[in-house]
Amino acid sequence: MGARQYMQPYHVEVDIPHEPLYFVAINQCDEGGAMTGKKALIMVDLQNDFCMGGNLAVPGGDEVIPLANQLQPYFDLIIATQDWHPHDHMSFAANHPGRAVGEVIQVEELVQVLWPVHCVQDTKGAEFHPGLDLHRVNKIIHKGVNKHIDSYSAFFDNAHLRSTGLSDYLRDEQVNDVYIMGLATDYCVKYSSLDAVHEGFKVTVIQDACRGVELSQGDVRAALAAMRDAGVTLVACADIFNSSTARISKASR
Ligand code: VGL
Ligand code: ZN
Repeated sequence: MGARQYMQPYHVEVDIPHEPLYFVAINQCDEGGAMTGKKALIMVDLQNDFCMGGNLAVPGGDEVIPLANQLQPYFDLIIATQDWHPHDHMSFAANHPGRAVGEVIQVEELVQVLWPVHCVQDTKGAEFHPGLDLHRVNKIIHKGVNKHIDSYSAFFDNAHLRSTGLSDYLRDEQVNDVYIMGLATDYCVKYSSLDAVHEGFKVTVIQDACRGVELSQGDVRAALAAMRDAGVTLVACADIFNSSTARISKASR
């Protein structure tokens, strides 16, 4: 072991000319050397209202903030989504007299869970968690901005009528692989992942960097099963941190 370490050409990395080009090329190849395009990390709804003390606090929500920060260097492109509702949004129980939080109503063809008032545009609750590192973020996607319809997915509203523009953005940036983490596993992470598959991306959900609402017991487990059945790969943070291509990409930052 000692001998092997001694033999390791640790100086190789600094000797490479045109370092960024070399790293990009390696990072955009799979194990077999085939071109894969860029990898994007989508950090879903890492906002105050979904964290401890927030209006729609997801159990353990805060725990994924440091993970989001540690994951970022392993990706070519970083997207952050923000649930961004007007105060009169239809998903708030308070906007349906006589209805309570957690009740489920039918709005036209869609089932709608009624939530506490959360992530109201330009309020503290809608801001990103103060611990989240934002300096590498390439694009912020706002969703749920239309008061008449909810939008769990980072790509489309719940009726699939309006796109947020995220698919076009990712395609323009030559992204093939989308990695998703954040809040909440059983809502925004789930629907973002399913839409990403539908949009033709290779989708990986970083399971231990997500937390769920678990309105009913088993919701998180069912959400993960639905994602897997749709073709989503489930991994852990350690898989990313241990991947050789990622380590190379990290070294370039
Ligand atoms: C979410 C419920 C309501 C989420 C957003 O980010 O998962 N959940 N709005
Ligand atoms: Zn919402």
